[in-house]
Amino acid sequence: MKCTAIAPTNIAIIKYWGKEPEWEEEHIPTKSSLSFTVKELYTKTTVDAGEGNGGLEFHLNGERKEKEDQAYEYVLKFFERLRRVVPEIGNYDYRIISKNNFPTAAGFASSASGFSALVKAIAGVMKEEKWFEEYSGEKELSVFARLGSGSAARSIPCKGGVVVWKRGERKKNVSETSYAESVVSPEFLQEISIIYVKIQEEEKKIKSRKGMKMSVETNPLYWEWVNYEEEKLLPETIGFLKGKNFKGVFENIMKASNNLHQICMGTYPPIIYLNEKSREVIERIHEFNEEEIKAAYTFDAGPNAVVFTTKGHEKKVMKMLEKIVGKKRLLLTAVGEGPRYVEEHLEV
Ligand code: 2P0
Repeated sequence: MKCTAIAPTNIAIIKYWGKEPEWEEEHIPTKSSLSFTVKELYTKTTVDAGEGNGGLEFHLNGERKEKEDQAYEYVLKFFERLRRVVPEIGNYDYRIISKNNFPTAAGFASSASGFSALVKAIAGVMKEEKWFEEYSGEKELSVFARLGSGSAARSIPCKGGVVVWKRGERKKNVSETSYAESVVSPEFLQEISIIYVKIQEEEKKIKSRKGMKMSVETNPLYWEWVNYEEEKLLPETIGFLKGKNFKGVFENIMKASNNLHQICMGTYPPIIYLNEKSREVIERIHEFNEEEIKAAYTFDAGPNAVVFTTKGHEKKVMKMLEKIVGKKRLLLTAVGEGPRYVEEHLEV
């Protein structure tokens, strides 16, 4: 049985950075997060499943991954966690072929599109099986993707657009209630341009998984940040998006990015993801916004920037970024839809 899915990456505008120490294994976040589904950056994954007992063969970007590779270990761990929720998953052997159309682990969220494409493709393979029925809803698939990588939960909703991943209800079954859903459709945000600014190609020094754990454990202001964003910044940003108050949205995006990097800086030892070029992007955008807020930047666990603006200002912003990194390092895209199935399978 074979199935192929394409899933987009997402860029967080209100960040996820830390798991609840009690539920670390299930990737339960300390706070909710918010993201844009990205139109042109995606992972395509073919899952081929046959009767077996959990065997795994994994190919990523044309390379067979072996047991000692971290990517293989991540996928293997994901299957272990998934089997705890869905034991039937263990009754097959899997061959997974996966391809990103962008660089892996360079600050662009490859694990988000990677695990969401994998979960969608598994769901496609299993859809005829009676036992799978109770798991086939979007909520359930978002929970499954989360078990692979937290941010992958946000690349599951089919509608895409703006997606919120909820921290989950602590008093109920927290794992079942920490999933993502669309809150604003991509059509509603057609005016928004998203520009990926490739500042550095090398893999990041401290992986997110390790970095966020260090922040939870050592930053004395960590929980204050969590409460502030959960109570104020996130609900306010959703309100601004629904009202197309882009000035408000952009301002909050920049604040949320700055907050994340402040949390990283206050970690011990400090985690410094931004470099000189990153800081140049920040400064140029604030200069550009002097009279009125027309653009925003955000940075994840690396120096690469993602810049947002509206169609009317796109050309000027592109020119400005070109001067910093050169034309070839810019990728212009937009808010897009969620994952989908395709007929054409990937071959080894
Ligand atoms: C985010 N990042 O919200 C934040 C902002 C990086 C900075 O989600 O351990 O790969 O697999 O749950 O999802 C990157 O962390 O971490 C991330 P795991 P993940 O997009």
